Amino acid sequence: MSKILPSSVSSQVRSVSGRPAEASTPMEVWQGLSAAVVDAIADDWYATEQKYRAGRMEHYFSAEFLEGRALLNNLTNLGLVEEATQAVNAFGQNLTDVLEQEPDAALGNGGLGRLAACFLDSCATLDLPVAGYGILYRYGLFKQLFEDGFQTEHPDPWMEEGYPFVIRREEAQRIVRYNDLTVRAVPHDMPITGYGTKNVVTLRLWRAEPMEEFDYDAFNSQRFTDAIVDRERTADISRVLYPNDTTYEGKVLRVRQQYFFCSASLQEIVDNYVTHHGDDLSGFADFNSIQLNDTHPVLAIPELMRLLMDEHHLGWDQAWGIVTKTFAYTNHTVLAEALETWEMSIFDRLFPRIAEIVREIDRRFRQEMAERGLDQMRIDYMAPLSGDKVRMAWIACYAAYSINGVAALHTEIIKRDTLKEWHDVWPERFNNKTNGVTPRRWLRQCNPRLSALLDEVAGSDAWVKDLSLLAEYTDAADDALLDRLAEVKHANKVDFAAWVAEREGIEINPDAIFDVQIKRLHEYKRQLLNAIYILDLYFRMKEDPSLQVPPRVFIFGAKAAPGYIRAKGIIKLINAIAELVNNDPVISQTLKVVFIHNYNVSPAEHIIPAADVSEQISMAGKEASGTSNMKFMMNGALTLGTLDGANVEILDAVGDENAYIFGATEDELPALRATYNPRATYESVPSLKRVLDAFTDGTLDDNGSGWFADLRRSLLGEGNEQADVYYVLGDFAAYREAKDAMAVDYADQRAWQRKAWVNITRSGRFSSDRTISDYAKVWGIEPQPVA
Ligand code: 26M
Repeated sequence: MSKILPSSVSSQVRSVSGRPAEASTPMEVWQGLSAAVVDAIADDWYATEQKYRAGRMEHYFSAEFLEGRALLNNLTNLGLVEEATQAVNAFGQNLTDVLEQEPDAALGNGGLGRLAACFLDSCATLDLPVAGYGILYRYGLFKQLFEDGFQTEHPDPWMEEGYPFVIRREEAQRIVRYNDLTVRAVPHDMPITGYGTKNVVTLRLWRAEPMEEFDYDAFNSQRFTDAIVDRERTADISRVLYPNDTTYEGKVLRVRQQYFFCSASLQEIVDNYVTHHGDDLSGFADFNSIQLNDTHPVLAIPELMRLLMDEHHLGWDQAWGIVTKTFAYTNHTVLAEALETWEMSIFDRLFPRIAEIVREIDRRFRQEMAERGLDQMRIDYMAPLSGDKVRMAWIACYAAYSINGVAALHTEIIKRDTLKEWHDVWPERFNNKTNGVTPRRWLRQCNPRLSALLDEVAGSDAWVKDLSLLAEYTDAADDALLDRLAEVKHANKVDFAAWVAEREGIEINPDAIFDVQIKRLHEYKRQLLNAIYILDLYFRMKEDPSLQVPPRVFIFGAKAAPGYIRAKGIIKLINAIAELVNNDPVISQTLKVVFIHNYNVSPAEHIIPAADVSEQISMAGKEASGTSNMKFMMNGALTLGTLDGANVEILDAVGDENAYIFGATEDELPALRATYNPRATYESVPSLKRVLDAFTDGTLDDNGSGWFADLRRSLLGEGNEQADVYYVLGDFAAYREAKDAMAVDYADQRAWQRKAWVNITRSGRFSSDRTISDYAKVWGIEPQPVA
């Protein structure tokens, strides 16, 4: 593998800063060191690109790639951490400070975007011929601040100061045409390195730019403002990541974004095919497959039809034959409000040819289903067009050769409910691909202490590329090893406490239980259930000062979609509870509540290695998978959760005695709900009334917003609104029991460490390497190591 030399680092730093390396700022050192890393991989990256483009490839289309920071990840993968440390030390700086200069590439909302990033890491590590395609957003996910406990949103211009890991490829630009606007799509490539391999995968992010630097005609004819406005309309397309992670909004700019990256990416893929195999496109699907990460890139389906028919002169049937061998579709949610449906009038206005193709897909679909003997009601339900609406998921299901859910339970639910009608017609298209996370970033890199221990136990670092190897050592947990594990966790907790003190200004006790819930804020994820538990515990301690409560720190991290007022109310509520608890001179000796602001990938890298307890407590059936639960497991935290998403499989892997599972199950819920009365639960479950009343009786202050009263109403109901849709009060008693029991169990540290060790060593199934190996079979690709 190529190595960077200390001299090369200092000269890169000098060319960034125009000063001696010794006199450069940490930011300039970050820039220079990053440039040196790109230099070190350039030849291998090029070789990988050449090799992949000549053979069969998978193309991963995603509106989001939540990469986080790149430098340490690359140094880790390339085995250059030690060398970089020395190089930086040689001119009087330290690597940790330098690494902290790097902005997060937050080009995603949450799980779906981070999954795409973990997948590319695995593809690189497994030498698989894959490329990622997305959008180079100028502004990533908004930055979150708290003002009086309220979330405020601020822009995140993440690459304004320069970003060495994206390389502009001027020569590979394409033109994307809308009815009212023609733009240039300029690719910006990010190298994705693998662990211990020369292969480097490309993440190609498109940026929208005006056709000409200036519209001289417009200037010359005194239409100066028109010229500027048009430039801005173009730049708008890749300006900002939409911050909704569930609720769909039919925004014209969003559909422009989707078409933009689909069209540019497909043009490139088709051109590449022609370069290597000539202009007879009939073999296209033999060399190319495209994975659609949710419905966001589904416009690629009619767009490939357009390219094959209009630019390459194939007939409909031949084009459709290719399209239906090219696309595979991943579903990430069963929430109805997330399903994308666009108004046909938008398609007519932006791209009439695509609209025409969609109408023809609809016509042929109806005909085909009638021939199969489906009744008219079912055909109307499944057809791509319904009145003025285009249903993107239905187009995906019709065209895709493979349709998958993201955890075993989720796949069963989509087969049974969400996509039932499609499963009835094409059961063979459906399959499960349980999500995974990369053990490089989420263990090797973020938890060096535990990594060193695992190297020792396993006798090498082979587990980093094959996490299932750890299963062999489940029984190796003697007292000496468990002591070491305890030391690792404790040291991580001490580090984390220092990080929290510095970042949030809150002192926490490293001997307390660190109980963590980090994920987007959504009612179905039930951060509110966690908050209610904390407030109840506070009252229990107030009521009986002699109550023995193990010290705990409750840690949250979550962004709410800016328009999701109820989610913002929950953030404000948790911050108000934190105020109450942390400022109580007695209670704060035992309990602390910390809401980490601006939760993102790099904070997660500090939080997860220090966690004792991982909360994934969604109402059963709603969380498709969850992926932070897997990261926690790898780092020795125990799951406190419902039987939902991937928790089901985590429980399977570790056994009942090594996880804390509670609450109504997905198959129990319909019967429970039928007779569920949240008001009666509020009256009858001990202390629940006391907690909910505290929302509005002056115990907690919502600064006059009325948001806490709204939260209380959401649980108890009023008027026509359905009460407690996510069964928060229904599951409260079971949750309290499980969480109390867990805190008691923690006191037996030896037993706890044993459970943590089982979690770590049984986490192999949740490596994204396993997930990607499963996808690779669907994709029909094999490892292609570069020599
Ligand atoms: C849609 C329309 C407009 C703007 C944004 C969106 C949108 C963006 C992201 C909708 C959904 C988005 O993500 C959903 C998501 O993250 N789902 C999660 O996917 C994870 C990976 O499969 C799962 O682990 C989580 O359970 C699931 O909630």
